[in-house]
Order: sequence, then C-alpha cells, then structure tokens
Amino acid sequence: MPVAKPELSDSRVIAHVDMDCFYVQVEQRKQRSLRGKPTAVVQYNSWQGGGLIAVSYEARKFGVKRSMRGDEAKQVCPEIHLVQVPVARGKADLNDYRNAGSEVVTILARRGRCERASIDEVYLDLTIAAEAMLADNPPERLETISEEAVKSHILGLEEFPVEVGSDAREKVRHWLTRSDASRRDKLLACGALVVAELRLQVLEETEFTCSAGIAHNKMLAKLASGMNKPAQQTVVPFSSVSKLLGTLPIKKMKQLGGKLGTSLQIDLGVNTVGDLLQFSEEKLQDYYGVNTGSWLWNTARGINGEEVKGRLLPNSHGSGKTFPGPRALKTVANVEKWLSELCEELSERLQSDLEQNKRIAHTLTLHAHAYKSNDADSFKKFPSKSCPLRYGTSKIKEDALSLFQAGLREYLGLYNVKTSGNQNSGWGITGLSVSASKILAIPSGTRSIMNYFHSQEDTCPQVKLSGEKLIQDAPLLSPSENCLGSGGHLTLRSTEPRIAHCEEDTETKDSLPLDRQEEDKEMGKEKLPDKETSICSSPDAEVYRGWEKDQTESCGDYLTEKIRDTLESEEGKKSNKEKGMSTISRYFQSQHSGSLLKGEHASTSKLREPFSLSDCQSELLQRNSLARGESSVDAHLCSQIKLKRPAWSYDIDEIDQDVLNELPQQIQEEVQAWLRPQKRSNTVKRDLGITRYFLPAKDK
Ligand code: TTP
Repeated sequence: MPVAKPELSDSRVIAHVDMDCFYVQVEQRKQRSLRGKPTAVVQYNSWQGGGLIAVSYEARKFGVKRSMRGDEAKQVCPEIHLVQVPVARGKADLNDYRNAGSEVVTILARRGRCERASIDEVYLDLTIAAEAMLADNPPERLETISEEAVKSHILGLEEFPVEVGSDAREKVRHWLTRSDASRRDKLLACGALVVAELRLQVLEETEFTCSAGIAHNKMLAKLASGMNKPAQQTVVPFSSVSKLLGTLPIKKMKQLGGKLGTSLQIDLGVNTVGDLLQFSEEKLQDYYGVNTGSWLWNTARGINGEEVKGRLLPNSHGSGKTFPGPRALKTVANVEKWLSELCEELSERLQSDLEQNKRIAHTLTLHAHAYKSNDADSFKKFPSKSCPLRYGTSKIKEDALSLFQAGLREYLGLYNVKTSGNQNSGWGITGLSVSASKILAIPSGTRSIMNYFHSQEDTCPQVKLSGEKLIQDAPLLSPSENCLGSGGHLTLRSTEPRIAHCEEDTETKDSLPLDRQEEDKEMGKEKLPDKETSICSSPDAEVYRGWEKDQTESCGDYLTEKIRDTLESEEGKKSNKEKGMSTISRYFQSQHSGSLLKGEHASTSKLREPFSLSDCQSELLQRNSLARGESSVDAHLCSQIKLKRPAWSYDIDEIDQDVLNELPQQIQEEVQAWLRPQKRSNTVKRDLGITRYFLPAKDK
C-alpha cells in the first residue's frame, strides 16, 4: 500500500521527463524517411496487421490509436507507415529502445540526480542546480530567456496578475523572471530553464523529443509531464496545486488507478483527488490503515516526500512472452523450449550487466500464467517461484525449468508428481517470464570479479559446505520416478536442493504499496485509465498492456503543426534579446538544412523485481530430498534450512516498472496479485554465498 512520506521541503525542484511516442521516434531515427510522417510501431505478429504499440503524433491526428491493429489503422489513415518491432528469439526485442532510453538518461543525468523510471521516463532532482542558478544567475537578471523555456506551460498562469499584455509567451517570460516571486517559485523557474536546456540537448544529441513536468515533488511533476505533449514542458507552481488536484479524477492519480481508487469511489464517494480533502487523516486511516490513510491525506494536498533515487541502471532484468489462445503451451517440453529462449536472453543481459557495470543479480524468478481445462478451480493463479540465481545460461535454464515445475505442481495440487515431458493433463501456459533481481554492485576496490566471489565464499564456508553437500548428494530423478496417478506427467529433476543455498538475512523491508504495479501501469504513464485499452486482449498480445492517452489533450498540438507554427510566428516575434537562442522548433528547421548532431549511443539493459520462495517450495525441498532416498540427515538439513528461512519479501523501491511493463500483460496481473503487502512477510533473506552460483552446473 502507498507509504506516506512527509515532504521535508517544499522547495525541491523535481522534473519528470517522458519521451514522445518513443518507439516511433526510435524507428524514425533508424529510417529517416519516416520523419514527420504518420507512423506506428506494431507487434511482430502480423495478425490483422499487428497490434499498435506506439503511434506518432502525425498518425494520432488521423485518429489512429494504440488500441488499434495495423489493418484498422490503415483504414483511418491509409498513408500510415507501420514498422514492426524488432524480433529476436521469436519474441519482441526491445534492446534498441532500451539503449535509446539510456542515451537520453545519460544526458539528463548531467544536471541532477536521475532516476530511470521506465524505458522512456526519467525523474530528475534539479534542486541543487536550481539553487545554484538562483544564487549565481537568477532568471530575473538574465538578459535572455530561452525560447524553449518561454514556451513552457505554467499551470494557473491566468491567476497571476500580469501587466504585460495578453501574449501567452510574454506572460510566461514574466512569470519566469518575476523578482517578487516566492523563493520556491523562483526555484521552479530555474528548474524550467534547466529542463528546457536539457530537452534541447536531448534533441540535439539523440534526435528525440521529450516532454516534461516541473514541480516540487515527483507526484506533481509526473502529473504535469503528460499534460502538454509532444515536445513541451509544464510547470506546477505551488499555488496551483489545489486547483489541479481539485478537479483531477481520482483514478488518474498515481497509485489510485486500481482497487484503492475504486474503493475510494465506491466506499467514500470520492470522484476527484480534491474530494479527499473532506476526510480527516484519522478517518482515512480508519478505512485504509495508518500508512495508506496518511498517504491519501497527503496526496489530497499535493504532499509527496518521495525522493528521486539516483538510479541509472535497472533494478532487474526480465524476459517474457505470452502464448494466447491456441498458442498456449501444453507440454513441459514445449515450456522448456521457450524457457530456454527466455533464459538465453536473460543470461545475455546479465552477462552484459556484469561486464559493463560490475553488477550481479541474486534472485531468479519465474512467473507464468496458466489455465486448467475442465476444472472449476481454474481461476487459481500459477504461483511465481524464485531461487538464488546462478550465472551461466545452462544453469539459468535448468533452474528456471525447476521453478516452473515446482510452480506447476503447486498449481495442479500434485505435490509428488513426477511426469514425462510431452504429456499433458489438461493445463496450458499462456504466459511465461523469467527475471533476475536483487542486482548489486560488486564493491568498488575489489580487484576482480572472481576475487569478490572468493571473498564472499570465505565469509561463509559453513553455509557453502552445507549447500554443496545438498547439491552433490542429490541424485537425479529419472522421469519415471515418483509419478503420481494417471494425471501426473511432470518430470522432476533434483534441482530444488539448490534452494538450500538460500541463506538468511534479517533485513526487514517495508511492506508493499497496495496495487502499486497496477496503478503505476494505469497512472504512472499518465495514461487516462477510463480510456485504457489492452492490446493484450488481442491474440498476439506480447509485451505491454496498452494504455490509451487522452487524445484530446495530447493531440491538440502535433509536431508538424508546432514546427510550422513556430517557424511562422516565432521568427517575427523574437526580440533581439532572444536571438541566438536555440529552440526545438529551430532544431527541426535546421534538420531541413541538413545539420544534425549525432549522439553517442550508449547501451544498457533493463529491469524487474524479486519474488519469493514459497513455503510450499521448501516443503517440496524436503519431500523431494526424502523421495530421492537422501539420508534423513540431509532431509533434516533441508527442514532446518526451511525453518531458518523466513519468507521473502521485497522492497517496492526495487520494483522497476520498466521491467514489469515488459512482461506479458497476464503475467503483470499475476505479479500484481503477488504484490499484496498483507500477504507478505516483512522479513527478507538474501543468499550470502554468491560464489557457488558461479560454479559450473553439475550436469554440464
Ligand atoms: P508511453 O510513454 O506510454 O507512450 P509513447 O511514448 O509511445 O507516447 P506518448 O508520447 O504519448 O508518451 O510508452 C513508451 C513506449 O512503450 C511506447 O513508445 C511503446 C511502449 N509501449 C508498449 O509497447 N505498449 C504499451 O501498451 C505502452 C503503453 C507502451
């Protein structure tokens, strides 16, 4: 559930930067002939022209929406260019987009603490930069204000007394340079200047446009960034917060797009965020608990103390795919084949993270979405499973398969089942993903990666011995072993003992925000939930659940119109003071004459989050240990490990929305169900003996 964090200062300057029609821009940079033309990126599955996942603003003008398929888009906009998302290993390959996002992050990070929030979203804490500007070179003393800054939207500007006529840009210029403004408004003005400059740098170095919100906290900055798109920025002065929230539909607020928002509507009759003001903090706490109650009370007042985390790299890596309808996977062999693809991708990214960033991931998690035919209980969720992560593609594959098998047994309620790979007892897998999380940097000063692992090994020899004994002693099961009844067809391998490597960590984590992921999806990108659609309802849904933006808001200004507009009007109006200032429009103008700065293309990876090892899995560990004929000592050891091991929890801060977004929608929903704080323990464990996960796979 949301955690109330008091705002320690109302003089922070926070920006939220959101790329415009991001995948389209990436494709347009690859194919320059597509620039300025109606374009959409479609899923690789060509059924009905493929599902649209990104739509250019030129295409939106014709009414093309993300909820459409390519064929429908062609009907409403015959000249639309449909670009297929790159494909690798039989699934969408988002690496180009991730890397393009990294290029942008690198630039934005030059001016302040930077948090990569998703594949195309970044938070920036510009407080220090703004304070420095205010101290050294305040806007009121600047001879020129950049045109890009002057084009800012200042919420509530109409309320400010202005004597400089009715020209909108003159009003903005006046607001930005007022000498009688409060310190916090002056800081926001400085922030607006910095963001305008950064956006221009992003454009010059990457060719991408972006939009931004500038406010004194993350919540407001995010709300603002989607208000004026594309290639624009919006400032939220302190004085306009109550008006903004007063009319904001409750479900449009981040974290209120899901069940909590629905409950507020139904149970408390709250329709706008402002409606919450009528409730006391105690009353809200009575309804929703102390934390959520306080968070709601704060939110109604625009208070949000969440900090921008200095994080340029993803918290986790993930790879997933859906298998809708007839494409559902119905045999373990088929699941194994696809797991192999997913694990290869995951392993590549882990390796590159290790090499480039000297980071290692500690937890491997498998999520799946499944159905059971002829079963009234088929609504039962396929349990997500985690274990310590061992590096090496073959080991990841092996562990992922074991996690799947453990999950399937639990899902089917057949705990002792051992079955062969090509039979099916009426189940189907419609979504599958693997993720690596708990990614930690190898401490600086460590001379080499292996040194680090060795030093880790030395710190816990006893645990290592125990773990190794479990692995080495564990015999492989034959497919015929432990078959249970006619329905059971799983092939078990002796991989569960590796779970015994999990060691304890008494670290306690905060409980999770309720429905955080769900609401992030719905609200986090400022897509308006009432227009939400799901591309995943279509047969080839693959990567994302679709949000549909408010077209009336975001399509009012189209890039081409903006450019023309600017070229026509700006030039005439520009004062001598402004000459020489760059603008995004002017950049585009310069594009026509062929001058273009090419940026360096950084590379990065992606994201996602840790999950848990269920008690059931521990139980299986012990049962299987006994089933394999291991000594009762080993079985006892297993049970000791189980007893010592608390349930895993996770820190909501470690959940990377970008990775979650990349999962198939069904799995995202599964994950959301997992993220129920009340069902989780606060205690977290962490494996200490990293070295052993790098040991060669026993069966290789
Ligand atoms: P968004 O930021 O939601 O949208 P956008 O950048 O395409 O457009 P806007 O200018 O309105 O912000 O998503 C970023 C990218 O993520 C998008 O270009 C494609 C991908 N994506 C999907 O693949 N599926 C989805 O359902 C969504 C919402 C996004």
